[in-house]
Amino acid sequence: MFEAVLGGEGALPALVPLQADLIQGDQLLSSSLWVNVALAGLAALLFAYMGRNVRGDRARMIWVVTLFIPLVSISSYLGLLSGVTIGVLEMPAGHPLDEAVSQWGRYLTWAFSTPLILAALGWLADVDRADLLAVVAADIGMCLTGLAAALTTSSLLMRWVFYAVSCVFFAVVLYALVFKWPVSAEAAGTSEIFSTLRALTVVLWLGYPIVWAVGIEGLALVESAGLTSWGYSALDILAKYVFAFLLLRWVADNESVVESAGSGAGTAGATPADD
Ligand code: RET
Repeated sequence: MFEAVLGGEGALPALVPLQADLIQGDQLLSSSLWVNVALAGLAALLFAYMGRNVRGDRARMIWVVTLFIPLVSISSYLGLLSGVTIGVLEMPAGHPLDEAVSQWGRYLTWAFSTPLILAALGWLADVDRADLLAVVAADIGMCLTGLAAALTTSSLLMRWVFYAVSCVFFAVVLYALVFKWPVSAEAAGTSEIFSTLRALTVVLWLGYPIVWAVGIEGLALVESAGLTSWGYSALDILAKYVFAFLLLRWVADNESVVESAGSGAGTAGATPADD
């Protein structure tokens, strides 16, 4: 249904913004976006409520970032729904499709939302500041090179080169989450909740490059813009709202553990209060 947007062959611009009414006309696509606007709105209200009694400095920092996760999400999804950050792109020679709908705004706004997730995890585990900075920098690199992969229309090879570079940045993030941060979390006395959130994060985040690779912008094994979008939207629901909910619930119930972790006292062996 999107071929008409590009018009006839010839001097086409590489990226044509998608009109909001075309998005609304594709039920699968628009439902994948509206569901997230609604859930992000509910999550923001819920998180504001859940953190109302949190007083400690570190616990409040974690609360603020968890609150901003759905707030960034609302802006991101409204950008897509309005047609501002979504477009039809002419695909380079060799790509299975002539043109594809790109939700490039997703990759851009991930550069804001994913550092919030990592900051929350890093503070929970009480990781070294330089370590956190390095991981957040790698994460932003991952999102921006992912954006470049999506927007490259001149060469199929270059799309996949950007994809590969993005995967290398992603590997840095995964390495920290799987091997380094658990050690800090152990010393901070937060290892139980940290391992739950880490497992959720690692498994779900791996889903994003898979959706990119099999979706319309990659190998186009899935040729539907709506299905590809649902892939990201479903991952977002779990990786953002469910993740932030579990984290905030634990922080609200175990504020003293979070605060003593920040004091550098090291509370290894401390038993966090039961949920
Ligand atoms: C891309 C494509 C290029 C290769 C890789 C990717 C990874 C994306 C990830 C996104 C996570 C997003 C989250 C958003 C929450 O708001 C850019 C898809 C490795 C891991 C958690």
